[in-house]
Amino acid sequence: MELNFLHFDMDAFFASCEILDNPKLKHVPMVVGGKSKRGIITTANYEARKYGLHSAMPIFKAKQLVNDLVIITPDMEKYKRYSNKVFKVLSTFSDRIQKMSIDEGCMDISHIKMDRYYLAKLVQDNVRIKTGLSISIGISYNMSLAKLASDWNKPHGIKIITEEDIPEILMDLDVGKIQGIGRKSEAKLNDIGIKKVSQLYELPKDSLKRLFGKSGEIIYDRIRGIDKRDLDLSRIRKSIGEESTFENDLKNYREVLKKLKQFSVELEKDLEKNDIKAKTIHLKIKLNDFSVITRSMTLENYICTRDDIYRVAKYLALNAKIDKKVRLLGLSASNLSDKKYEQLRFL
Ligand code: TTP
Ligand code: MG
Repeated sequence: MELNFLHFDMDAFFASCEILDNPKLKHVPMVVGGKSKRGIITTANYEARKYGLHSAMPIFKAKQLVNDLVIITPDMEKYKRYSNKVFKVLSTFSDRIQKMSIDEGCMDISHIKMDRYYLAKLVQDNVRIKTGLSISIGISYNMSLAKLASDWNKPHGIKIITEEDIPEILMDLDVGKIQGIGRKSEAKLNDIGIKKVSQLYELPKDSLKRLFGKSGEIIYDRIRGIDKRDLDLSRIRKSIGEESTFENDLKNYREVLKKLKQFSVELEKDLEKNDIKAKTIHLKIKLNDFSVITRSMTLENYICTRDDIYRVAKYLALNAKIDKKVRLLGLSASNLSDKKYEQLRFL
């Protein structure tokens, strides 16, 4: 099979953007994250990684590990700007790029008849010269193997996985490295003594289906290097929303509703900016004992105004049993429609 998928992932992305703006930050342990007592690390530079600091670690814990840690408040606008720059450079190589996240994507390179290693190097050098940022690249004959490859030699890595490398290359991996096996599934497998992919090969398809339902089949294929997906180039966002962990827990319904009212305004703005409407509203509440309540409601018609959104949010909140202080609130919309497309139907 042809090696036509190139997956890229930027190295220590938020931290690397900050270092570009202030090169001194490269040589001291530094993390990007919230400074509040509940702040967590979004990412750490390589100096800080030496001390074991990593994404999602609470800042207070990081400070215990590194006394003179430099903490930078995230600046999403900046990271979006740099991300756009990188994607622009990449788009000179292919107009078929699926964006997976702010710092990661997969590109169709079937039209480029060039040695794969040489091409990866060319792409990597171009990004570095034109943006100052470092990316890691994986090339393979399907999307999930290309992604796995991009993570292989980080940072500034290049890895090519061919058909001949399968299954040997996968054997020794922890099962969590396989796309489609999330944290929960990994724990489930570890519980029954399965840690490595080589052990997972022993399980027949039916057992995997029994364990994981439909995704059992996907896992069965993935560990055999099978992935028939093609790039998804539709730019339709699946959901849009607001979420916040509060400095001080919300104490009662009145405070919750006040927040939801603010979120409804933000959501209205976001929907308006993207020229879309939504049919489903989701509410997420994390209580101060860390239990999570989620509620959602799908409506007959699309909505987009703050009043309509708030009305649904309020209904969902009042029907959720909030019997403790609230630590986090999230309000999001899905089932999104394109307003322009909606209008076409009425022409
Ligand atoms: P990642 O690509 O997972 O991490 P990274 O780019 O910092 O490091 P690596 O070189 O290992 O790829 O995520 C991209 C950015 O997304 C990261 O710079 C910060 C942000 N992020 C969070 O905000 N929270 C998280 O839990 C993670 C994992 C990332
Ligand atoms: Mg990255």
